[in-house]
Amino acid sequence: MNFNQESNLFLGFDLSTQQLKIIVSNENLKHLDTYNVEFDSVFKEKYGIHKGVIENDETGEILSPVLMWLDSIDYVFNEMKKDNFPFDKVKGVSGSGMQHGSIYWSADAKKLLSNLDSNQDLSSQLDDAFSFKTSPNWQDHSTGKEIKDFENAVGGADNLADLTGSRAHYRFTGLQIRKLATRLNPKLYSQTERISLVSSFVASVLLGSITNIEQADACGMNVYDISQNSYNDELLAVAAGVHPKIDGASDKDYQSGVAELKSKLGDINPISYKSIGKISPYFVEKYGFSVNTNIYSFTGDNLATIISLPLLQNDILISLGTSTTCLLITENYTPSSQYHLFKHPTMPNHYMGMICYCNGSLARERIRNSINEKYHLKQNDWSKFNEILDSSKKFDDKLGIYFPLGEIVPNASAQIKRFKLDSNDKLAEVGDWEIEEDVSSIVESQTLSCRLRSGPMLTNSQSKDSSSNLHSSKLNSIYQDLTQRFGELYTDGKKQTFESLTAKPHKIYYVGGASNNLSIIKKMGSILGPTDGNFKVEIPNACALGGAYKASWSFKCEKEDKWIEYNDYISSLFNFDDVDNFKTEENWENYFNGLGMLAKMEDHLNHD
Ligand code: ADP
Ligand code: XUL
Repeated sequence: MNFNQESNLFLGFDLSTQQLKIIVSNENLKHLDTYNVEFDSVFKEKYGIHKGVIENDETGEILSPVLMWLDSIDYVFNEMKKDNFPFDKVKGVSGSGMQHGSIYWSADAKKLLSNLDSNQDLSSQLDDAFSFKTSPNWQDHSTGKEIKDFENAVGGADNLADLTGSRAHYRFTGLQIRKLATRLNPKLYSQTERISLVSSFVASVLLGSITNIEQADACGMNVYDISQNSYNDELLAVAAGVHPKIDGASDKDYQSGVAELKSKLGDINPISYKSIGKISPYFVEKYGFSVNTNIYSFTGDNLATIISLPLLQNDILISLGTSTTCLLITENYTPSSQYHLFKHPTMPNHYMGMICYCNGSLARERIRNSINEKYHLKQNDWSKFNEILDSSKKFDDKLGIYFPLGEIVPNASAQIKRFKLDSNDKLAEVGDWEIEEDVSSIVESQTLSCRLRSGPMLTNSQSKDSSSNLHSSKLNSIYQDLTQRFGELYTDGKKQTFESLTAKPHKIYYVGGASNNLSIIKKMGSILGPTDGNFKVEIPNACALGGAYKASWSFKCEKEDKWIEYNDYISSLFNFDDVDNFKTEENWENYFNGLGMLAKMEDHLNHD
């Protein structure tokens, strides 16, 4: 790549489970180049990793070696250097790290970080900078005990979600801290000087000093009170193992334990465009960065993903990878124990809702395989599946739930269930039906689940939406009809309202492997009924790109010395050629019965 034409370059990092990626962009949001290192291909022997992590099947622990991440930073910068990359043109660096992971700095870290010798590498000089040399990875499952402790401390999963945006999850940082502090190694915990998230860790290395945790990423810890914009002392006490009820700690131990953890975590960097400092001399001397290169707060990978697109309030990004993730932008803080809410990383009054499903592509593939078997087609062929899906026009009061794996939302064990609605509007479980029925049924139920769960976060979108062609009296009668047929509807223990059931998203963007299947995304779009269109997007490195965009936005705000609305910034520069606006049939109204059915069917699910 020739960068001669460019004067201002921006770097977007993405430190993920299996690789470190760095994207280069310019101030017009043009993606210029990508550099990366896959951990297994270079560091497998040195760090004993498999797919980027060290796994212990017995304990459920999944860990990432921290020194490997340092090696990967040097490695990718060296690759760029070999490529004659003009480091001196870089004006700003930001990026993302996988969420929830934590890094434990030793008392020596500060000194070591600020005295790096550019003739040596990072990992050998920072060997003593960590009290724990591994970072709990988001796939870790070793904190079952801590889940109970966190939820018990505040009176249950819903209360914890109200406070922190999520119920307790194995991977969430507070639980991992508690495990280290109470079970794994209290001594090393007490010797820990500071704790970073993966995002703030990378920023700290680049700065040569330990920076604070960024506010949006802090919401993935189960200790940060989102409404209060501060750590919650009671939850910090659980994390530190000094909770009076859970740990039987005295008031004195409670006070000192909370204060100690607060000082390890440091303050929170609020959502802002402001630079958190200049790049460390190590990188200036070794690679040729300018001393004026600004580092801007790094954030979590899902949070960086949403800023790679011009996503506005009430827009949804559906990622159809191995699993399905729905990310949406909302101004409503409507927490639920079944999804996550985080602060938005560039729009201070907004939140990112995140619904994670385990059963996405793999569940659809199983049905495709049965269809292909029946019709003697090749395994990977989607043509028959698509043909059947395209020919299914109307919802016909049949719906299945397809969880070959245990599901996260709704929390349920592995199972397949099929239901019909009888003439008295009663649900009747059906043992089996023609395999063709499963094709539309799986896409419908997966999409209806997203519609049921995104509704509360989208509340009021319909009333604000002038383009809606359904008048409120018509909506009212649809709603009356629905409640007459099904009674009150509850999702994940919360009552659905007129607003939540009739809310519509504005735009929907589809990314990930299965978004290449137009039949699937057209069906999804017809059920979700966005008011402003459906878009298929080709962005393979969304979170690194979001990081690069954050850097160029921050740089522009600093240059103009004012807060530029992120929406305006990205909408004015975004290249809409990268997104494909596709048409769907309007079937939103026809699926109210489907909403009612699914809500009731979920009451019949089996749990572990
Ligand atoms: P991840 O990032 O989670 O590893 P991808 O985004 O690459 O995954 O998506 C992989 C999934 O996409 C596969 O499981 C596959 O079922 C699905 N997929 C890819 N192409 C198609 C297609 N044409 N139709 C339906 N599903 C597809
Ligand atoms: C989100 C989560 C993962 C990680 C790694 O809660 O755990 O998506 O961020 O991608």
